[in-house]
Amino acid sequence: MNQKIVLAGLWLEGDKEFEEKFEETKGLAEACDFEIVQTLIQKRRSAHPATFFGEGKVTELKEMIENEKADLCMISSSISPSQMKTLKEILNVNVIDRNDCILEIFARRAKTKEAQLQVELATLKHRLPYVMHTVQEFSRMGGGSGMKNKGEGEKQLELDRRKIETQINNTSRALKEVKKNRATTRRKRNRSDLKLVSLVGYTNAGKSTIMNTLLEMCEAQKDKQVFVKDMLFATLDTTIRKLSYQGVEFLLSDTVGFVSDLPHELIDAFHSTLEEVCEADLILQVVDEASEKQRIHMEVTENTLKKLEADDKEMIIVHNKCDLCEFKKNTKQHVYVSASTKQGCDELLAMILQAIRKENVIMNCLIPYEKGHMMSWLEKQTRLLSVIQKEDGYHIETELHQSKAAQLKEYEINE
Ligand SMILES: Nc1nc2c(ncn2[C@@H]2O[C@H](COP(=O)(O)OP(=O)(O)OP(=O)(O)O)[C@@H](O)[C@H]2O)c(=O)[nH]1
Ligand SMILES: [Mg+2]
Repeated sequence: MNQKIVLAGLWLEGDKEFEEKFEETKGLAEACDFEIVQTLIQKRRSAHPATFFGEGKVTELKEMIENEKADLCMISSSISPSQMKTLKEILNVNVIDRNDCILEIFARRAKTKEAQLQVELATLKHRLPYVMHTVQEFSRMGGGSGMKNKGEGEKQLELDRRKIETQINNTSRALKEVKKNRATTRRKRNRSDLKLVSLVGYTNAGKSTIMNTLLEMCEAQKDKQVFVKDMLFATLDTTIRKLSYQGVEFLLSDTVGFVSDLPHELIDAFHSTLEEVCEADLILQVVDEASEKQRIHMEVTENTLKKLEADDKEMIIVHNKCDLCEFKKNTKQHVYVSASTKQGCDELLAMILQAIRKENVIMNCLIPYEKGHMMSWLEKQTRLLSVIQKEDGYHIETELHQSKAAQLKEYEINE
């Protein structure tokens, strides 16, 4: 059975985005399978240092929790370890904040070893300050009463703290190992020399759906579809697929979605997953055109790209879900599509091809038969447009990256 929660938020003076963020937190709670039975909002100039909400509101919250028989109280922003501890004691139920909720979603969704380790590391790092806070509090109390021996509780907490620190070290080490393997795969890919196109954007914008639609439209193995669902953080891992469209091969990657105020432990932990984005030759920023929060979502995406130092890459903005609103006129950097109905996706593919081929050149060459080995090089490294066998050798027309043109110069002919 789903856990019943009361969702409580503190609307600080001057916070213009509170309502939108509060709505988003509802989505996060749902992604965690929580049933929101009541909500409570307090407007204040600043948070109460001890109880986060003012005294009267805490009493109201407690009554609400009792009346609704809620299992849990969720705070729509992040609160300090001491505030959380105090609230738990007063409210008599477990209290979680927005960061706890996001970590919980990630923990439930993580499928691959790497994602599981990343979430584990983030959760451990997130828990540490809470244990540390309690340790400090115990020390203060112990010191005040002049006790020589540490109390049992304090010893236990110290043990907990050390245990978490050891776990953090172990998990970091295991993660490094997995990362190393992935770096090897990446190097292999670099050798294959295919362009990498990366889908990025706010969670639930439709990145995975676009990936699947493009897979369908291109020559790709049919069993390579990725997971799509109307929930936040449906995707946690990076998936890379090889696509071929009009004879041009490229790689397309789909990755974890962004969200505002992602706990910093998670950003650190997921940095390695997102490193693929840093390697991209072209970024497709997917935005949900039908969402009113589009502007904020794009800001979050752009800030995250900045943090990853991937904000200077060539980018196409893909306005998705236009079937729910309107298809505007495409421009050089903006394309309007519906991944569900496929409308506009031909144009998107054309724009991708144009972007990844713009450094390519077309050459006509004559490869004499005794230089037959060049043909296998051409097949692997270039896109052969035509091959005609004549008396003097292979007459070919091929498209290749300009950096490779020098190697064919001696065979070039004017046809
Ligand atoms: N109407 C409509 N719905 C869409 C379209 N594209 C995606 N969706 C729906 O939007 C929801 C989210 O799609 P996903 O592809 O999982 O989104 P995502 O960006 O990969 O999300 P995360 O993996 O959670 O970051 C799903 O319910 C999709 O069916 C579209 O063009 N039109
Ligand atoms: Mg996805």
